[in-house]
Amino acid sequence: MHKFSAFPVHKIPKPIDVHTIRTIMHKVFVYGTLKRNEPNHCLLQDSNNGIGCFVAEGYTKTKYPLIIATKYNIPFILHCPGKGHFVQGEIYDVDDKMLSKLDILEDHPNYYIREIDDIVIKDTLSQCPQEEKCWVYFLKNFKPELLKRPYMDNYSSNGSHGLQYMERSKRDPSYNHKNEIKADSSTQMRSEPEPTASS
Ligand code: PCA
Repeated sequence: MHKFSAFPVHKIPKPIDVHTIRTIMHKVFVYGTLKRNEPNHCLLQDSNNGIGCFVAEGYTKTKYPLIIATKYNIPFILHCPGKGHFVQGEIYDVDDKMLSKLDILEDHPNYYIREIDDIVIKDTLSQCPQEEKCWVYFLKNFKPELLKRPYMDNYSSNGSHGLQYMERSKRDPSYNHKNEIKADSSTQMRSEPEPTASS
C-alpha cells in the first residue's frame, strides 16, 4: 500500500534547528559616573557594548567611604568597610561583553578592583529589604590620606561639591593621575582578602 505524503518529497520541510542560546548575565552595582544622568552612563546604554539592563536602585549593605579624587575628579569607593556611608547606586544586569567593557573603563584589576558585595534593593513596597550579590568597582590599593576627604553617600558629577568629573578625552595624556591615589608599597592599606563569586 502506498503512503501519500501531503508534501512532494523535494518539498518536505526540514526540521528547524533549535539552539538554546544562553547568555550569562552578571549583576553590577554602579555608584559613580556609570549611573543614569552621569558622564559614563552612555557606555551601559550602547548596544554595541552588549547588554546593560537596569534592575533597581540600591545601596551598599556595608558603609564605605565614597570620595572624589585626582585632578580629574574621579569618584571612588575606598575599600575600607565600616567607614563612611551606605553608598547609593543602581543595579544593572550585564552580559559578558558589557562586563569586559566596564572592566576596560575602570581598568580592572590594575586600578579599580571588581568584587562581589551585598547590595540592598530599594523597594518601597516590600516590608523586608531584599539583597542582591553584585559586582562593585572598589579602590583597594590607595594612599591613606584619601580617607581624609569628605565622604558622600550619593555621587553626582554636578553635585554641590563643585568637583565636576573630567572625561578621558579631555585629559592630559602625559599626566598619570593614578599616582595621586595609588599607595606606594610602604603605605598600602591592607584589607583581608574576600571571596569573589560570579553571579
Ligand atoms: N564608575 C564606576 C566606579 C566609579 C565610576 O565612576 C561606577 O559608576 O560604579
